Amino acid sequence: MKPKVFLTRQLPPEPMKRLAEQADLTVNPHDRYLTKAEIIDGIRGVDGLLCLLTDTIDGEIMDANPDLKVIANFAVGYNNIDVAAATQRKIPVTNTPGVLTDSTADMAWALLMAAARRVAEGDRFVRTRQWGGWGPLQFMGTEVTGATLGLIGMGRIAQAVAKRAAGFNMPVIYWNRTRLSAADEQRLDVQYRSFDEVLRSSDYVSIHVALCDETRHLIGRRELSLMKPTSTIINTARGPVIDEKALVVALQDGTIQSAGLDVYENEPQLEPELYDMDNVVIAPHLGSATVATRTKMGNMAVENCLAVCNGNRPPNLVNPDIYA
Ligand code: 8YV
Repeated sequence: MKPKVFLTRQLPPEPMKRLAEQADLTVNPHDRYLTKAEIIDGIRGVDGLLCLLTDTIDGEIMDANPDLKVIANFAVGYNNIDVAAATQRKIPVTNTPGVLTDSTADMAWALLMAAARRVAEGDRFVRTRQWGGWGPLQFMGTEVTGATLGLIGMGRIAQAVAKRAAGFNMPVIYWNRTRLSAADEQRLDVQYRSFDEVLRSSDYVSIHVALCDETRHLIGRRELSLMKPTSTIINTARGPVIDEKALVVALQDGTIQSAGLDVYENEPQLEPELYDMDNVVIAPHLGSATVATRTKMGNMAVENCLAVCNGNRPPNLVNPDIYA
């Protein structure tokens, strides 16, 4: 008998096909997020739940199906799942680490370059037929080559961002809860600084921490005020790491120069001012959005989900305590 799986949103074709072949599958029929009530309805009687970052999975949802065997997230982050509640109920939670590292690092660079060189602003200018010809003072941006890149967090994605900085001759400084080994610092050519010092000394600050209680609003008014008035902040991590209201003020009053954002405090809503600010590049949470990456993420999530449903330990377990 095939395991029963509930999937909260269509996946790319390859993982979708695998899942449909190997599971008795029910898929959210809508092209939108499900409500909590719909998720509760969906998981009744299934073995596995394959869900997305946009699905908040709490203890109440888990209790709707006492036989739920696994919660497989289609994301590396899992701040949408109450992992403690899952562990308490002995439900394995899985994620998709590693496969989206490069695409997310690329996106951080896309935002950095776009903000520095005013690419989106220029695009709007040309499209709206305002361009009257080349001008020596037109859309002057900020130099990228040789500027200092500051990384907040130093996990897989930050390290991939750091490697790319070599091509731009950029010194890279970082802060992380735990410092890298001297060998890793040398290999990546990065230098450790205090949190405040990274903010003070960088021309570009890129955020790469997971969202948890300690990192919510890690960057607020005080932190933004430490940054250079010519600096740019990039966020491809999680929106709530930056106090978005404080960011709007800092961008309006010249505390910092610009921002490149892929994530927001209350997605898909943004602080209203952001929509109209020319010194902000805004993307709709695209970090992992390449065909190759989303296919790998889907395959990994399917593998994790089916492994548990078929009685095996999943390759990417977030809460190993449950097997202790
Ligand atoms: C996805 C992400 O775009 O994996 C993550 O944690 O933020 C991104 O890869 C999205 O979360 C897909 O569910």
